[in-house]
Amino acid sequence: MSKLSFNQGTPQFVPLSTYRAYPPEEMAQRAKAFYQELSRRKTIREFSSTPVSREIIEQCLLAAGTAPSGANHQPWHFAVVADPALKHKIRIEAEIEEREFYERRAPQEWKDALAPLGTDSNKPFLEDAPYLIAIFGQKSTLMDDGTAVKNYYVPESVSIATGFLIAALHHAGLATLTHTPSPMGFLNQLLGRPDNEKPYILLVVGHPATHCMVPNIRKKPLEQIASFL
Ligand code: IYR
Repeated sequence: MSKLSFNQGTPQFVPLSTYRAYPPEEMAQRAKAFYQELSRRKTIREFSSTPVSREIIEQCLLAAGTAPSGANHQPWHFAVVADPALKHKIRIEAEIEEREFYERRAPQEWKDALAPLGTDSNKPFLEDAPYLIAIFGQKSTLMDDGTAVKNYYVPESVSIATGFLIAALHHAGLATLTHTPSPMGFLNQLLGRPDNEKPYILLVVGHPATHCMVPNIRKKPLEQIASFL
């Protein structure tokens, strides 16, 4: 018996009414078009400060919230930061961790792996971009009566929702950077999130800067990422 109001306590089933079937040719065309659309997505690190309306972000978050999750517990929270003072504080804290990473913590092998991306500890995008979305996973869901309900497959669920969010933002014409200053505990404190939540990703969202440059890197071809058995 689930305590969570969005899951019915006793099994209740309704007819699947949202599924759409397509003729084979249309399926093939849709699959190709979707791949082509996603293949245009590039992670960027140079953002413009051009504003983006909150309604667009809200729609994309609704898309993220449709992701499958362990027992449908939807163990995520998206903290959307637009306030310049708060973005400034996040940048200060993130750059402290990043300097530690690049100057001390990162082994040479890791730094070598990052070299093609041209990253360093300087993170101006954390202030330039109109939105930072801090994505938290909830180890448990806190009920109104103070009890906690355990969540399952939290990293998997949060990662799938994040993928949906990145795809939705791209589809809407926005660019993203999946930023992971490590450790990210400072986000709980700055954004007032409780201890049952762990920050997974800080998603930087906005339009690319004029003349934005990206690393010349490629995705693996099908035969390197898939096998048919
Ligand atoms: N968090 C650091 C380092 C970094 C690590 C990986 I793995 C990347 O794909 C990119 C960067 C940074 O943001 O610079």
